[in-house]
Amino acid sequence: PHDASASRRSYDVDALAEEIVEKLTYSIGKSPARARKYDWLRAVTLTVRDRIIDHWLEAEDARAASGGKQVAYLSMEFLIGRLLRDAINNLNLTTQVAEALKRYNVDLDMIELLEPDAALGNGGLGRLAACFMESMASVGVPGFGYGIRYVHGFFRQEIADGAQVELPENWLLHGNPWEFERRERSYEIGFGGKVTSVVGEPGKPPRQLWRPAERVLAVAYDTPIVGWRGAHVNTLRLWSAQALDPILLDAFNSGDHIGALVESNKAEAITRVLYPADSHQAGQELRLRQEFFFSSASLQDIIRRHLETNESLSNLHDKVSIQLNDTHPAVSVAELMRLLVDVHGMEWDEAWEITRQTFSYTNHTLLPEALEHWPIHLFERLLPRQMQIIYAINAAVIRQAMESKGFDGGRIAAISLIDENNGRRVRMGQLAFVGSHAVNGVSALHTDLMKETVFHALHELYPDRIQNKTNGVTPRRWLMEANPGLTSLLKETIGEGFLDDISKIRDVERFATDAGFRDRFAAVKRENKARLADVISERLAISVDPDALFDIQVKRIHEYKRQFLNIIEAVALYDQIRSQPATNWTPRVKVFAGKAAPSYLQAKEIIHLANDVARVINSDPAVRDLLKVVFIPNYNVSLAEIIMPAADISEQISTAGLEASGTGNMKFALNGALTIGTLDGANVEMRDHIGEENIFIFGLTASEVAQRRREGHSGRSVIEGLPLLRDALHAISSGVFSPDEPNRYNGLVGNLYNNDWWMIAADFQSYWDTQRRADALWADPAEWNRKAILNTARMSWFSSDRSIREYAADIWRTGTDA
Ligand code: DL6
Repeated sequence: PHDASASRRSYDVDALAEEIVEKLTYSIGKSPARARKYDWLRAVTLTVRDRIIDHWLEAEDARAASGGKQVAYLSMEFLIGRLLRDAINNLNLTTQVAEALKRYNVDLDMIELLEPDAALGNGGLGRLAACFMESMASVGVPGFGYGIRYVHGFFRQEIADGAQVELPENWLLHGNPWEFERRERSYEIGFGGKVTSVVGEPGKPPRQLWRPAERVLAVAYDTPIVGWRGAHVNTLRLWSAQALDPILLDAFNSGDHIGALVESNKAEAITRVLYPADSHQAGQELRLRQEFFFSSASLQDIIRRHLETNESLSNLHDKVSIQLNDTHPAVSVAELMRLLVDVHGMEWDEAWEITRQTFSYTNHTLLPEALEHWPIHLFERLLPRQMQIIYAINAAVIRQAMESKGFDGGRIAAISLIDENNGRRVRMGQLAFVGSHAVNGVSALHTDLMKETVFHALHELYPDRIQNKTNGVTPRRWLMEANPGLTSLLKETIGEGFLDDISKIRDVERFATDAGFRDRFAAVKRENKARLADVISERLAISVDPDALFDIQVKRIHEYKRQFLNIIEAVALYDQIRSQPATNWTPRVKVFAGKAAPSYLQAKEIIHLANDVARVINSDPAVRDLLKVVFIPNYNVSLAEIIMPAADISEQISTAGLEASGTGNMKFALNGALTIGTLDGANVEMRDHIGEENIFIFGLTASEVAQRRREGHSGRSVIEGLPLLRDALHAISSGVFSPDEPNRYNGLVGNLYNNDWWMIAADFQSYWDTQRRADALWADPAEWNRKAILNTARMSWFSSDRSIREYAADIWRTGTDA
């Protein structure tokens, strides 16, 4: 085994300084005098990476020696953002690296900003996977993240004339010093072709042999993920697709130069680009190819690693727990069955037991349009053997449901893996559910709703399978790194214990009534707001006052998240400020950021509206800077790190019952923002932890929303009874904000009159009143800051360390060592 002590790199400044220059010279081929900024970034990254590798190799050796259970986290998305600051912070190297660089007149902060923001994910689901990877390494759950090495991550958003424009993202442009290509870890992935029955030994059923028509190669790229204080390092293994034959020489030699590359282009297309929709299933063949490609590669890798130290696969479930992050990897259930039965010769029943014991599945949404299902004809053509296996699993589940619970008719249709009503489709949620021993939602409310709605019948059949695991966020990235000012203040006030055990942050609660501490807390917030104001000024040339109330909504743009409600409130406030200039209005800056799926027209209209409203309000002298509206383009992890610490109000205003959890809500509150929110997702549990007097809750509950929908609610009568809302909507639909195209927002506004599906009209008055309560509280800074401090003090339960410990104890049954 690797001798760690012999190769341990030093952490002292002299050694670091020397090594950075060594990397610059011998790995990059530049002298310090000639090095450009990117060269320094690369040299520092390589120097830091060496320190991680020491821990990484140790972790590998320890794992192999212990033979303990590991977790494989299968996720189509890992929204990791920049890694350098995270790595340096977790190794406790920040001061030393900064000092070492200073010797060459290089500023660490500037270098860190050059790193591309790895955006291999869309939003909540992908960011959760990234927080979980960091927490697994921090609390000591040995694990692999398995995903796709997209060449182009989530698109770059620009705003042109108020509208979203999508541009390709190119995070690999300068190479990626974090990753290691593992050629030896490559696997063939098949598509299409035929299945033939091969007569087996006497008394045994015939074996099924899948002969794919196409085969591509999955090549592993490994990135080490280091946990807090470097204690553990896990691996993020991302698969890249390549052709088996990089060039078809016969075609090339006969003059068909384009045709010679067709196969490699087709193969590489699989991992070329991330699908940019998080709430609508993509439905295209390429997407199904992506899903199968990374599932099969990951399973083949898991099996190969297992067989390196175990004699058979019959104990696979004792050695590995595979978490399916949503249904994107759900085809794994059928693929593992194929590998066990067809390739490794296991009996069906044993294979099914092992499969179920190995998998668990997390659901992240109840939105019907996001639930994945694939047309049978497509599935059958691309994955013929997996389709047969799904039919066999389905038959067994239905038989069991009829025999054990007397299911018939509607309930059989509800549990079936095949939806017979919509042109025959494979339902991936049902497949993931029956193939797993545990199924979880991501907040208490969401889990309850799963039991009542999408998985109602399956829950009846398997009443012990669904459990809740409320999401969390890593306090390293979202407090220590994003908010160094607050972190220092906390260290000075309550000591450093909270860095290792975030629950100790609660010790700061007793300082909430200490006027001196409150002032220092407020001063940190003001600094963070000034930093955001600088970003706004640089990127948008809009000046905002850091002393105004910063009211922030940043997340994917979606009708259910109700950015529209927030914009309407801005318009109504604008009207009021103009018509009642003598009132003592609270100066507010409303900040929006977020991307719309390129094909989601309503979401794009909402972005356009936010920008139109911003232009008009910001240029109206009658508003006297009492209200500013800002839409910051290209929301990503790095921008979030600047925004989260700078909020006074966090907008978490989804239609109740539709936001599975939310994690932005947690990041804001941890950094001392007060939430205005509905009783939705994790807001409900946040209220319980923070105290209902320290959060602004408004609006219909999930059951009230369901009730209104059943009653056929429409917005018209509500709007007609609320002049404030009516006038604001009239302004929007009559072109006050879009004089160049007065009808631009007729559709959006018309929807509110006609059915108000997202309960925007229904919740408007309650939202407005609650915002005015926030204004009143703002007038009392001592009280505002007291509540803000209590938010920070009481958010520790929403750490992803706690989530991971729960997964480890209740689902994976792996240990933790912290
Ligand atoms: O669980 C992570 C995150 C939740 O916090 C959000 O509430 C939820 O919307 C999000 N879901 C997705 C897309 N879901 N699918 N498929 O990102 O998951």
